[in-house]
Amino acid sequence: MRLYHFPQSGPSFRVRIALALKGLNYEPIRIDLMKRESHPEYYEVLSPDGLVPLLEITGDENKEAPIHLGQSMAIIEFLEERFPQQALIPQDALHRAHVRSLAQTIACDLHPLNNLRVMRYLSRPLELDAGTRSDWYNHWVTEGLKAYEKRLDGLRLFRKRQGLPPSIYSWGDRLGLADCCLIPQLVNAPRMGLELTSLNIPLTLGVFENAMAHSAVQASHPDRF
Ligand SMILES: N[C@@H](CCC(=O)N[C@@H](CS)C(=O)NCC(=O)O)C(=O)O
Repeated sequence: MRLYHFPQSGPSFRVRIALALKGLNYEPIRIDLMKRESHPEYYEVLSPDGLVPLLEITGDENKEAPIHLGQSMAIIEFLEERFPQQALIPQDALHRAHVRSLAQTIACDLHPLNNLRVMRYLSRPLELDAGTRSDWYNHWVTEGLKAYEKRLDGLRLFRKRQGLPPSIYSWGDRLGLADCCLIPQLVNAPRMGLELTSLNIPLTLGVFENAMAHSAVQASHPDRF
């Protein structure tokens, strides 16, 4: 498999974590989002929406032409179904829904508002200055992370009622789909000057600390690419 990605892109980081957790080898292909003109084939042929990440499935997976999958959440769900080892989503239907709901708090509600093309549009043509753009970014990250914290708190009580031990990560004692979404967002947040410790999100930051010690997260970190 090949992963077309950009190291600092949150959705790319999500997929790298999922691949690492499942112990899958892949060839990373760096697409520099700041130099689109350097990758004409990527933008004109491979990626219809011009976004990263994109997973290319070749070799044993597919004997004919390579297949390209876009959208990080679809890629991760594909990996989960094709390579069930080290499950990223729990078995129980209600637990699965809780994990997806955490993941979507980041992937659907937070990240799309702060994606590079949105930030660029705020700059031009909307001509918002750097301070206002940073306020925009930090506002939506704060809203998203506070919502995540409330969900984690609800899940803490839910687990207690169900007789389940407290979670080490977002759900239970295994890194999973929700963490794949949360961790990149937390790693990227300080880039715009957001001080995470000022947000009063202790459960979320506890998950972050535990996850950052995990080898799959360390191997997938933007600094490694
Ligand atoms: N929903 C997409 C979002 C992907 C996305 O927004 N990627 C950003 C990087 S974080 C991108 O490629 N941006 C290019 C641009 O904005 O020009 C996914 O989850 O894969």
